[in-house]
Amino acid sequence: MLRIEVLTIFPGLFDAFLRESMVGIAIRRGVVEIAVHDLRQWTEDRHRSVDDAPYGGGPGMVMKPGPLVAAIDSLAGPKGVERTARVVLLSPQGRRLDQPRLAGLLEREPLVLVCGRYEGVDQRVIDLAVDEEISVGDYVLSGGEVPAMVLIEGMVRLVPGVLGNPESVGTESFRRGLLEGPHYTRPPQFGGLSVPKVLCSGDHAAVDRWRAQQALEFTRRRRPDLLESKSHEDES
Ligand code: 9D3
Repeated sequence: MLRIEVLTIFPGLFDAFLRESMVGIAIRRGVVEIAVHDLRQWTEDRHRSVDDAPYGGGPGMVMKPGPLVAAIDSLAGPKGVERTARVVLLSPQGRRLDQPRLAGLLEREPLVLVCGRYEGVDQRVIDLAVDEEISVGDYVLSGGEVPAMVLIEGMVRLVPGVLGNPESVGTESFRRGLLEGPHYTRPPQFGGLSVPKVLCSGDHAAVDRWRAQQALEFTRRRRPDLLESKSHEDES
């Protein structure tokens, strides 16, 4: 059972995401449990405010520490030995998410995913209540909600029994850290382009060899960085 709590000021963003497709199926099958919490539940002022102006000046607003730390402590327990869940802040300052980190997070569940908004969160929230910061890539979004969905979707498909076909979890080429080659389905001719003959030959060994060679070729052309990081791994 994978258990995830999400903390956000936009809980409605998660409605369709948690209902539809693979994540929805996993929840209905009872192998994944996800609870979304509105951060404003932990506000105490009349305006239910979650942000304030930055000390030192500058543009935008900062998420204030009071509601965030109260919420995190109530969902995960106070930071330290009593804490029962791993608290992850989705943040552009975090370590970049990749497949190994995704698999590692699955081992640390239950998780509390904290979605930041505005210019960022008061540093004391990170110091007092957050275990780990994760980014989904070097581009600017408006908050941590879509990154939290990225993390959830990536983890859910790693839960045993969620995908019908366990082969799809880690195909041969992904396990080696490569891209896959091209895919084809019917019809055999389309827009003047044919399906490569070998795929229709019925020779499974020849198909495997062709796919391995195409995967390497695709990776060389599109993501040579993936091959470079492989050769560095071999050195160490
Ligand atoms: C224009 C303000 N930015 C300076 C470069 C700082 C900034 C603050 C808050 C940028 C983005 C955000 C909101 N983004 C996230 O909370 C976020 C995020 C992202 O923007 N990109 C990749 N991964 C993530 S995880 C959370």
